[in-house]
Amino acid sequence: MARKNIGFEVAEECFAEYGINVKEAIDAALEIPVSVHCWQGDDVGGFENMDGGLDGGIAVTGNYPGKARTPEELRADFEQVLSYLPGKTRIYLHAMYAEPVGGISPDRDQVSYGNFKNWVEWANKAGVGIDFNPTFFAHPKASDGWPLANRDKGIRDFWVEHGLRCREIAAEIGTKTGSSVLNNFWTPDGSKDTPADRLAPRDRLMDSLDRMFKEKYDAAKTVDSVECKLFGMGCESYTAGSHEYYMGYAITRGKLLCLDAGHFHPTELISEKISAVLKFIPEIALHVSRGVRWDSDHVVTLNDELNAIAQEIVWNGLTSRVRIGLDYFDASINRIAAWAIGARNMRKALLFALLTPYKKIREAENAGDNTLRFALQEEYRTLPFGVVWDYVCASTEKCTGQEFIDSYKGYEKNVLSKR
Ligand code: RNT
Ligand code: ZN
Repeated sequence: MARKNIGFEVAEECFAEYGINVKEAIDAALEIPVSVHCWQGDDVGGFENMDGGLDGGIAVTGNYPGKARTPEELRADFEQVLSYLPGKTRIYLHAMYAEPVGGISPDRDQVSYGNFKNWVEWANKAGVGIDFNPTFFAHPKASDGWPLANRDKGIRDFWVEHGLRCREIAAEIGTKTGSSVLNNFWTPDGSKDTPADRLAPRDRLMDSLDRMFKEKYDAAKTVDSVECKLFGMGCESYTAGSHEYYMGYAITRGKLLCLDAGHFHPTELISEKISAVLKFIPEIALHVSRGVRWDSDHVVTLNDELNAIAQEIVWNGLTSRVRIGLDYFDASINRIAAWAIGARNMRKALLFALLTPYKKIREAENAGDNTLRFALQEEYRTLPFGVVWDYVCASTEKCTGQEFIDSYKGYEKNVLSKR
């Protein structure tokens, strides 16, 4: 923690030159909730012991040793990750992380609050809120790629029941944690090759969604979001729940729209969509992810797009209308480090956005001085942001730099390598 004050006052002066109060920016950045997904810890495995592995057009690659195998291990790993994260953090659960009760592991149409009780007790102790996702994949009844839009009504009913139960669970978690649970619905319904009928699956999906969403819940307990997608592995040619589809659904049904950074054409950016979508929907959710050539869910890096996402939220005063969640999974490197580095990057981007002289940049734009806009846009990039980040970590007792590296390596040696 020795680096706490090195250069901090100088950094404050540098930012003050642009009219930025660093301490105010830090306070604001740490207040923004970031929901950190549990599924980076075990490669989207869950606790159901299904033999089929992952499907639904997503995939985790790598076999780095030390993956969490039990709820206890996953929670211990998450605690380790939390120890690296300054700021308000939540945990993003998935229904596949249901724990057996009385030795019984429930099928998806049988899950209930009891299967998540341990998570709630743990989260309350750790002081983190919970968000949730029903799991419409990695299951024999979804292995053909069509859960909610399946031609078979029996299959659709099974998944509708899952959705209904997950909404009940989310509401109960919201009650028990005293914090509104975002319940995010993503379903892989789609087709590998050119379909002959694009309309009928969308009719069936709509019917299933409407059945699942019939019941109204108090928003203080839970709200639902629907996650749109363009393509996935094995559904390259058609996805029923496309962007237009779910945008319309969210508007007409009063749902949040979830924008995942990997779910669009490779050159499309979700940062560009936030202010457009929020003209029509009061609140949105984000799955901050990083697709490399496809929806590969690489660990998020502090790149231009991550900064742009944070800027759109912060510069436009939209923090209360955007629920930030993470969605990446890499099993080729130390999972704890991957988890923490990605989540820290999200927090860094939020802080960096708050430390950017955006008011001055906008003033230049409004005065028609695009040269000044450009000059400022480039100047801020080399302001001493790293010094401020070190200060944040030290003053919240989170390690950084070499200390961070030594720490996750120590956890690997003492815990992960013994699994
Ligand atoms: C898949 C979606 C979805 C999943 C998680 C595990 O393309 O992004 O959100 O990644 O639910
Ligand atoms: Zn996602």
